[in-house]
Amino acid sequence: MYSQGLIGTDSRSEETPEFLEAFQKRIDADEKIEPNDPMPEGYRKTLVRQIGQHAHSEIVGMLPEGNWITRAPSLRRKAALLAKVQDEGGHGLYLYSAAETLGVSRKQMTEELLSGKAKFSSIFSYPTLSWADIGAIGWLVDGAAIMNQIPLCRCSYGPYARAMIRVCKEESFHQRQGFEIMTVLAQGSDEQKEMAQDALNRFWWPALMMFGPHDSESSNGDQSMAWKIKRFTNDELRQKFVDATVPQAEYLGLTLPDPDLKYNEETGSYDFGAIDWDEFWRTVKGGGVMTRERLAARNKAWDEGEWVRDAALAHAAKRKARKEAAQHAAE
Ligand code: FAQ
Repeated sequence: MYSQGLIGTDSRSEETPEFLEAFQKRIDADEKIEPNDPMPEGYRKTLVRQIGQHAHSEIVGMLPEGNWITRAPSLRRKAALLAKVQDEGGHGLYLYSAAETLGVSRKQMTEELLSGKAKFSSIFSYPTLSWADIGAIGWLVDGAAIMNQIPLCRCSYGPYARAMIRVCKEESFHQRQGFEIMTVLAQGSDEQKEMAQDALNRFWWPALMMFGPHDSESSNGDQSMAWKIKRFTNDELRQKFVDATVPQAEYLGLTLPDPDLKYNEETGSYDFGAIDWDEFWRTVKGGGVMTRERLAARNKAWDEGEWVRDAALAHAAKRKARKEAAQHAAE
């Protein structure tokens, strides 16, 4: 049976089988869905969930790297890291704006993050213990993010797809910056090489987990693929990432921490070992090493920024009142 409720951000359309079929036809024809178009409530909710979580990930993702800005080994590294962390903040803002076009406010989304109700990417619940972690994050985490996000530039929802174009350009720069940090360390002293290897050992498996659960466990996967929100499944993207990254590790002279990793002549891809899904689900459900600390940091920033938000609103109200008064005077 179909829902009899009103749907779409405009609340105009009824969710009949004919409506759903017409909507799917638009998707199948690769038409972009725009904010004022009627859309099934499930489509809208899926996007609010995914874009909201994506935005939260960018904002929370500033914390592990922000932690190293004061300790970057040179002025050049410090400037580049500062710019990267600032970029992530910008990505969060584009994404919150894209989600707002679906009728949800940034305040609502923020409250869901701060209360622990909304998820953020599991990768940001891991600590950054050495400078090499900043290289590993750029290389692997931004690398995984690009693999996942390039197809999102073709997502069926227009505002999300358009936001992703600039995000991907910036992530690609971040990835190269991280790889360059790893190259310098891997070609450095024995201690530096060891530091790079240790960072790779700790970030490799969590980077593979970023792509989400196996397709068989992906509760949203099939529907998101049918609506062309996702263009590839979690497992397809994870495999592409492994295939792209193995030669990069070889170039660096570092060893991926997976004894089962092996090139498969038949598939032309690398087979890899089992992911620790218990660790993944524990992290996703709020039990990651740094999850509580990340949320505490975001809550602190939100509370301490309250006076800025209040001041901006008071200023906007005064400007509006002055403009209205000037209009009345001119009439
Ligand atoms: N972490 O049914 P599926 C970045 C949840 S940005 C936490 O397969 P879906 C930039 C999932 O939400 C990184 N939760 O879900 C940067 C769902 O739970 P729900 C973020 C995860 O949505 C770099 C449940 O598991 N990128 O790194 C994770 O179809 C460096 C079942 O999963 C994006 O958000 C996870 N890893 O596919 C910043 C990209 N995986 O919501 C700073 C956009 C799954 O039903 C420094 N998002 N879950 O309660 C996506 O492409 C998708 O949402 C997936 C998950 C692929 C992440």
